[in-house]
Amino acid sequence: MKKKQLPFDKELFTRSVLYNVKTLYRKTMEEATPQEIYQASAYAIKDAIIDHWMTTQKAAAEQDPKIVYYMSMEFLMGRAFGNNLINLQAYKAVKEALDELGIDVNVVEDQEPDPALGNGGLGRLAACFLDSLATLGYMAYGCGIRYKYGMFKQTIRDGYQVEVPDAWLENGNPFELRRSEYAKEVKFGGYVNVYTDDTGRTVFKQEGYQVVRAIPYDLPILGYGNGMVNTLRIWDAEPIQCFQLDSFDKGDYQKAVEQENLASQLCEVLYPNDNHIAGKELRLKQQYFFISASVQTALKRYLKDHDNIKKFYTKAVFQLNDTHPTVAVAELMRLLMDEYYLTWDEAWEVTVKTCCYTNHTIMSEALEKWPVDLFQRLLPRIYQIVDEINRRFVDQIMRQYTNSAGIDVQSKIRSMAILYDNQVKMAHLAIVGGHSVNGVAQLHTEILKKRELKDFYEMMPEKFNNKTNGITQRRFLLHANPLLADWITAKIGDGWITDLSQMDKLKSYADDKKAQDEFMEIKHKNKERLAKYILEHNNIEVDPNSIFDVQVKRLHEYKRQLLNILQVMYKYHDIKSHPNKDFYPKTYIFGAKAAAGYLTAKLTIKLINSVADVINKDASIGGKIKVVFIEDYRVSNAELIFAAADVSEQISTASKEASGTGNMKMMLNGAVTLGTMDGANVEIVNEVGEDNAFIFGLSSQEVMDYEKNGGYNPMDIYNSNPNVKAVLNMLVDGTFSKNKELFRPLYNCLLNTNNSSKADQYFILKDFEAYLEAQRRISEAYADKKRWARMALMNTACCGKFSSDRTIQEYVDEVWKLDKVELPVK
Ligand code: 26Q
Repeated sequence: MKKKQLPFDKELFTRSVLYNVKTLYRKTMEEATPQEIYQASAYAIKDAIIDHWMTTQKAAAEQDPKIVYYMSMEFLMGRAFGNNLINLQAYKAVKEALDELGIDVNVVEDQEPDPALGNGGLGRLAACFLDSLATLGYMAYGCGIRYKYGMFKQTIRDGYQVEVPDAWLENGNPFELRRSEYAKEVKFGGYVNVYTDDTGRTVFKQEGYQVVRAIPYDLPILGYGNGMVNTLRIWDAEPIQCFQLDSFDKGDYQKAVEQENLASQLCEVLYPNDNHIAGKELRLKQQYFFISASVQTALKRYLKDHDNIKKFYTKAVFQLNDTHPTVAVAELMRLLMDEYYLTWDEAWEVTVKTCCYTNHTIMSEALEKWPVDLFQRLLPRIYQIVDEINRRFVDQIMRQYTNSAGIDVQSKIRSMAILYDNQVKMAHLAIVGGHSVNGVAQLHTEILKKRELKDFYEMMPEKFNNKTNGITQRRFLLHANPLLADWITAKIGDGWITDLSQMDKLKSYADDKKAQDEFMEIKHKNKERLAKYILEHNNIEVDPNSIFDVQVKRLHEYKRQLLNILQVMYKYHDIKSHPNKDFYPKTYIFGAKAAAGYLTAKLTIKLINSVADVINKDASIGGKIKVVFIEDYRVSNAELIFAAADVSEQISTASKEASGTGNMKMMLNGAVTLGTMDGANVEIVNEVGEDNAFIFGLSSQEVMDYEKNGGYNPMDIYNSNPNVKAVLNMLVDGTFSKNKELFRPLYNCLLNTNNSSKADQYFILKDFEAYLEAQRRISEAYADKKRWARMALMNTACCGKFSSDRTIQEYVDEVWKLDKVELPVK
């Protein structure tokens, strides 16, 4: 049966491009620059999208489905052009049309800046979720901030990371629509005036505040092949025009200037921290800014065609992407009470039934807390509400636990109160103010229930649930790896594009010699493609016949890039001391940005680059190993890297990585996991089987047990294991730097002789030997071509669970209860 394709008029597209080049730039195609051709083509695509967008809005207006508002400080969308074409099912048509005009579609795609309104996993997950929501036909709004500068661009100078601002909007964004008619006002500071009005109602009026105007920009989010177009609404801030230059009132003048400054700073830049809190006042302002505007919009939209605000939750659900948007709980309470006159109890019922919270980390330095005085000064009315939520919740704890045998009420209050030690604890607010709390992988959710949030779980077990993360196969296979995508479609049909569980049909090819050869041939071509990129960007020649061993992700101590590079140093040492030993050539590929103020992370980047320099230039090792650090790792080059990976390094200290999603993207593309039993690795191994992954190291339970007992002493390992000793000495003996002291801080992190409880907090030395052993097993397995091909193929075949379509369907069925939108079939 021939499947329905979305209609796409190729001739119209071509005419539209020519017309756009003419009217936008007064040029012919021959005269236009690649950037101009990109803009002209993007506007032509947008034309096609707009019709679908309007149809979707009309269908939604008629069907009145429940809507999910995915609230997130980050949406790491990656480039839109190619992805929109994929989801319009028009990629091949546009490629042909451009070909006929003498233009390479890849060159056009490369003109688009990579919108990087996110740090890493959490932001990219939000982007995958929007893709899946539209593809599955659910009405959703992404709500976020239109940062003028997204994640910084990383350049490497002399081996060090240098951050360069990312002016992604410089040439405008052809896909966005400015919707000034939906602007909202957001108020900061001042004080709350409480009085009784004529009707006897108590009124809480914020006065003496600063106000900014929030302007929404809408980006279309296309479903795959179904004509659904949802909206990512990101907010920009503008000053409210009240500036009278001839004002003689100094107070007014001062205030007007401050308001302008506030507006200009609010959306200036994304905080480049990942799994670490920067307790900056501006960050809290950003949070309240986009949340207030988004919640106001959601209520307005509901009241357009409904009159009972008490039933708001039947048509809307707010998913809070970590604690960053949690002020939504109090803002919804405020609007329901102060603007729509609900009582506390009525407003509370609506709020709890509307809000849901996803936890993405158990790292203590990432738990969001705000000083009470800052919070109160910035958001006086919101603070009153949080204070009352806390008072009632503490009351509830006391009612429930006073007089219960063996329970210390004070310790319950200490561990669960929202306000404690002069801090506002955002996770506690999110748990109390919503009806669902979820972790992002089975192991992570279990750790939340048994340890981090144990008291909450005991008090309200019904709120807790797991939603193992997923990724969109449309971007990370169909777009990123066209050769493999076509091959899979030829073998099992194209059903996998919207139903990844169908990948298991590939299992029947796992032992088929011809299929294995074809699969590995495609991997080889993708390795050549990456090798070309590396030659162009790093000026390093790498051999596509070597094992491509890849670790790409944010740089963080718990992710243990240091373990990886220490192992490379060991290997180098080993090859030099045993030049005749048989060794399978490997290319170690790293990519990682470090938060700008994270010194240990930045020094690790310098170490990787220094090791790379020495090894790549050492002719005596005959090119057996190469080390490449890919500059400015981001969504666009990630697509090339995943497609080319043989080995997927997922080596976090067990219990620390909530889920990981890069692990899934590599599995999808036929890479074999080398990892610890952490995050979603556990589920990956469960799906693919232990024989098709390389697992090593401490278990999460072992790590947590050590932590409970004050850590372990790495000195014991240093003294008893000559491999460890040799490698650590290379850090401080000048092998990789003229300045022998340069890497001393890393050495000290591992061995800290003054304070052994602070030494090697991430168990790098403890896991070192097991890691070396796993690397050895990999070389052995890879040398057996047939065995490796089977393993790689099995990874692709077993990745069905890890589609974000599955994750979203679980959220819909178990938490959000959304209705599907029916679109007119063309
Ligand atoms: C908070 C306050 C101030 C400044 C920055 C932040 C901040 C920003 C981003 C805190 C944390 C983050 C990002 C966290 C993150 O990306 N977590 C990852 O989420 C993924 C999706 O669930 C998981 O797969 C990863 O395991 C988890 O580390």
